[in-house]
Amino acid sequence: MLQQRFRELVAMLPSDMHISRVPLWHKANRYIYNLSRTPTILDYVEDVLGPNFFQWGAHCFAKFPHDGTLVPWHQDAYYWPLEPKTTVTVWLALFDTDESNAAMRIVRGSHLCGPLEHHEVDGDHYMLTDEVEEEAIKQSEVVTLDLKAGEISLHDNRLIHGSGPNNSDRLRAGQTMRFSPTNVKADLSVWPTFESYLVRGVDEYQHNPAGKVPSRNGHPLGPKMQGSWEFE
Ligand SMILES: O=C(O)CCC(=O)C(=O)O
Repeated sequence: MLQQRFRELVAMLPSDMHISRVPLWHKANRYIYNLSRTPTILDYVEDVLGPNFFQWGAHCFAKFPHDGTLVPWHQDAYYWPLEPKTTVTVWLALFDTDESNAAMRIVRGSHLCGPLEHHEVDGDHYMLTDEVEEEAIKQSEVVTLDLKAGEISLHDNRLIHGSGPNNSDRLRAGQTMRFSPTNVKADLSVWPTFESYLVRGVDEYQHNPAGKVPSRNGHPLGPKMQGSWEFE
């Protein structure tokens, strides 16, 4: 089911658009919106963030066999104009994922390092634009997150993570869902179209505009969404 749905999302996009470049699916696609409300997943998120939190992101990171794409080592928080920096990402494996098909790798303990310098990377195969300096990657602390289809990992927005190219014949894809506690505020001067979707509890702060729940299974590239996703 997860895999069938993934293929449907891919088929919906223009053929020259890699799905890894298309964030914010929860805003346009009811299936992804509902998937992000799976109670078991939210229970894990609540354990980390507390009772009141919203979703603001959903991005699928896919690597087709031998497509050469990679995700540079980075801290998510570097990319997002959100304060405080307390976003948690759920990464749901849509296919079995391990070292041979370019599973995500993390640097254990790096979420405690604080904000790190990033530099720009150059090349179409990079799925993100900036990378942390090489010295920040303690090789002895690198862990590969092997997951079976349907399993999840959670990562803090300061954790250094990334993934290499998929040199296997097996597809690899993870659906992410990004959640923040309700005290997190987006800087709308930097990201004017940011929207929050309350998932659990109450939004006692009302810091961010609320998004509209999608009524159909569309994709985020329609005219209304354009320009709204440069930060995810
Ligand atoms: O799937 C990957 O390799 C990277 C995912 C990622 O960067 C993220 O979830 O923030």
